[in-house]
Amino acid sequence: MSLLKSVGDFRGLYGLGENELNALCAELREKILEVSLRNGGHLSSSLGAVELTVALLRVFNPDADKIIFDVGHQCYAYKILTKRMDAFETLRRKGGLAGFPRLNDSPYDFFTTGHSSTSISAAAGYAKARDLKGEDHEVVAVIGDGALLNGVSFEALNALDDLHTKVIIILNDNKMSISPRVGGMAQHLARLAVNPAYKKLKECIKAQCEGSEKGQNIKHALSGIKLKLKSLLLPTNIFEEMNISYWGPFDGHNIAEMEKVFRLARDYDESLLIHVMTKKGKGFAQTEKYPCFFHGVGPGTDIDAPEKLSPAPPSWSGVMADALRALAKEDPRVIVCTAAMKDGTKLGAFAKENPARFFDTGIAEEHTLVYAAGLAAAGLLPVVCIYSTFLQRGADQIVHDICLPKLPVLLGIDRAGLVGEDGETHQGILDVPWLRAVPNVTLAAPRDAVDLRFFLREWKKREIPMALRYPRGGAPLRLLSSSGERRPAPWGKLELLREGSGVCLVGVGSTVELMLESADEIEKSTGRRPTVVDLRFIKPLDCEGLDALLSSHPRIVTAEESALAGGVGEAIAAYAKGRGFAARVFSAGVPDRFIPHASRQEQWDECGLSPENILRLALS
Ligand SMILES: Cc1ncc(C[n+]2csc(CCOP(=O)(O)OP(=O)(O)O)c2C)c(N)n1
Repeated sequence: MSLLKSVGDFRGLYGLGENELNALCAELREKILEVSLRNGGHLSSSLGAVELTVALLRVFNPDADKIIFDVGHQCYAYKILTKRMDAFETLRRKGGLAGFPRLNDSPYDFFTTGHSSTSISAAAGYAKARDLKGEDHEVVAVIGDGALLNGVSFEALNALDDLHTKVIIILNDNKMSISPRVGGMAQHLARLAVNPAYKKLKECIKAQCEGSEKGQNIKHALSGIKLKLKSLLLPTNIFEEMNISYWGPFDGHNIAEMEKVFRLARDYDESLLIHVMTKKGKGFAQTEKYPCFFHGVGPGTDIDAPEKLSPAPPSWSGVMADALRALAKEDPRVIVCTAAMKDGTKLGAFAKENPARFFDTGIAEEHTLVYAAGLAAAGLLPVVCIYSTFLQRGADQIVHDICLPKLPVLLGIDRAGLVGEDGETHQGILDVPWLRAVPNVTLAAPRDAVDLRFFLREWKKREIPMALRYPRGGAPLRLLSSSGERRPAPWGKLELLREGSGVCLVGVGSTVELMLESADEIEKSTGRRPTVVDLRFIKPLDCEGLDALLSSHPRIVTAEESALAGGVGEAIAAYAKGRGFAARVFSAGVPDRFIPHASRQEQWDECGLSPENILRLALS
């Protein structure tokens, strides 16, 4: 039997010696690698946090203590060791274990995560609740250096002093976000990690670990040490300045060292931050060499994939990035920004070609959007490429800073729609409903590269607030190749793709292809040819085009890769009703619930985005 099996769960960790712990970590890594490559998953971050997790679980007791992982993409060892070893095989599969912690999945998941930088606030909430309820347990937030740089984290750090509670923050510093981390705070962390004065402080803390002092005694001993060190030129430390004790930096792959420090922290009676250094992708030559590539991989990834990358079909992100490179060549005012998603949005080549016109702001969606608004107010033409799900963080900035003053910012809304295995936290299905309600914004969805390029060029000419939404995955080859030479339809207009009668199928963006396929099915099974339309503009609607369709078709079927509530179907139904048309509108799209992890195709089927369902809606 493997050591991992015989250990079982976190309770089995207590009796293990150093060699056994090292062997166990190797087994954990093998399991994480095997399942992540097979099912897809967040590999590099989880590999880097194996020893940290083991040390945490040997010191803190998750039956009482609360451990909150920020983002939650580094928690695979934790899932395995908190009674989910067998379920781990089903990671990210439909009906299987979720990739991120989820409150209702397990009594050991203390917070639902996926979006970054929430752990310190959540831990503060848990800690205050503990104090108010008179309970006695520890609350630990485990946060990466990328997630720490976000404003939400700083709001939480700022609040801790006033809360007079105790949170243990473990800063898991691998010097990386998804790509290398950026910014002044990153420099500060780097300086702390190498400063000899802090190395000295670290040695003092370690020495203190050998003693038996508890609580306040430790605090007094440490402040004495710090005072002495201050005279030795202890550099400014942002955490200390905010009254959060800083301990570190420690080796995040040395279980014994971390355990001692964690035990000391448990006996300390105030909030503190423990800085541990880890290596992203630790344990395998390939994952250590390519931590960005292995940050998040799809199902069926080969460990040697980065070296033999096959030419994948062009992704929507790639099509957008190429179009932006062309646009930037035409006009020096074009600037591109991303909030820590340079790889996901395929902006590497743009950044290389235009280093002065490309900004990776780190995980800072709100800042990125207001920064873009500032650039636009100063006469430039900024494009923000951002995943739909993370755009939620910037709702107010879009309303208040971009659309109200009508600034010419273009939002490239990537991963708009169902995203597959990342599941509930990452679905990009809410941008349409809330953007529809924001005045001044033009919202469009290209069905192919021709329209995408057309929309971009027109935006540049018109200088308006605009959002383009495009989904995860490959741009449809059929539409791309057949449309290489076509002339785009006019600005603001829907496009008639197939003229028929009786039923009109309305697609938008990614669902246009579905509507063409469904029309074939309908024609095959009924002999009647439905009309097919690409809506193109979600806001403002093409009223003239809709009048023509509504007056000539008794039945309209819409399909959208977006929430039905507040979506395109609702917009057209309301328009038809308001104008007194008798046509009935039937809609397929994402129902009013969070859609869990599964493949994107399974999620499409679950939401009725299938030819069978369109046929049913067209004929029922
Ligand atoms: C609000 C938000 N923006 C972007 C992301 C995408 N994202 C997931 S992990 C990650 C990097 C996190 O870096 P860090 O906290 O240092 O953890 P590491 O991956 O290095 O372990 C990013 C940008 C996210 N999850 N949430």
